[in-house]
Amino acid sequence: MDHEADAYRTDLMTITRFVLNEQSKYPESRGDFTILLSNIVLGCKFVCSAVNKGEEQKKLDVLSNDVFVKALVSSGRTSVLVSEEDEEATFVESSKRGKYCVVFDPLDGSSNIDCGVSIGTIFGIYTMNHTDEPTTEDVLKPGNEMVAAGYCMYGSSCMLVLSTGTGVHGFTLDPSLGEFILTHPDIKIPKKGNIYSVNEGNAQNWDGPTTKYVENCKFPTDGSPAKSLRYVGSMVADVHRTLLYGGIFLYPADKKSPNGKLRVLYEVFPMSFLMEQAGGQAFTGKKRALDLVPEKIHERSPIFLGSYDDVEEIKALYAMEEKKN
Ligand code: FDP
Repeated sequence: MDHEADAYRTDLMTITRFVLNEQSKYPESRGDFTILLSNIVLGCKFVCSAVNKGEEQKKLDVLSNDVFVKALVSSGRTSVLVSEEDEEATFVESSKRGKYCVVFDPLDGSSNIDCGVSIGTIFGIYTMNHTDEPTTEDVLKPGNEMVAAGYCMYGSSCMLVLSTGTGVHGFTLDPSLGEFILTHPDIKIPKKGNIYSVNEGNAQNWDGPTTKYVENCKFPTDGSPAKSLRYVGSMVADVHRTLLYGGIFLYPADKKSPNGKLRVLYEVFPMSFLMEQAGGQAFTGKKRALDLVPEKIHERSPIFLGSYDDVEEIKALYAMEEKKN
């Protein structure tokens, strides 16, 4: 009998236990983050169950947002919330305020709901660094100031991937326990991958470096094999595969959408944070993605993220283009 494997299966590292362990490294920590996270986890469990029941898209979008907003406000640990579903930021009333700000997309990839493809929730967390009245300035901060980020993927299993700045860890929901259990500790993205992931239907409107990069993926000139193309069209699913298998995910700018499609605060930043924590990179076509300073809460940015070496290649192409101009 494999006693070691058995010990692992019986010593259940729930997400709460994991975060409590991490927080205990900081003597000043008073458990606020653990409380906040347990409310995010509650929202994820709710969405997971609603997705499994086959709720229709419109209903699910609204329901998921309501559940997350209510859970986050009632945690008593937040001051500002930005949700993809709400045009304006939510400012928590003073009696319920706490030191965190949460930016999130409650149900990303929702055009995939009605055909049963994996979708997800994405979130990023900032801390307030003052006790004055909260404003949008509290979330219009670069991604490198996030203290945690993660996503939950509702697919063949329900998996929550989290980083609090000390690596990336994956937890799978055990439906019989109703708990997320650590199943993928310390995820590292392969240094180079053999998959590229992009909506090639937009190719006629791409700029030179993106066009060249994708051409190199298909017709490499350095003797390496051509890359495979995989594109779900649901960011959480595409990024999750990229994180585990390596390769690159691109949502570039194009002539029609000069800032790309994906939103800085609750798509680009959390996924870039996770990629860097896993040993990969995230680039906007101009700079490190986490160094962007958003000016609006729903701002968009082009994004190239994934394996370190693959992102290096696209960076080199943009650097060459810049030299020409
Ligand atoms: P969706 O429109 O289905 O909500 O930002 C939303 C998103 O999905 C991402 O999840 C996904 O990566 C991207 O849009 C897909 O966009 P395209 O359909 O333009 O490829």
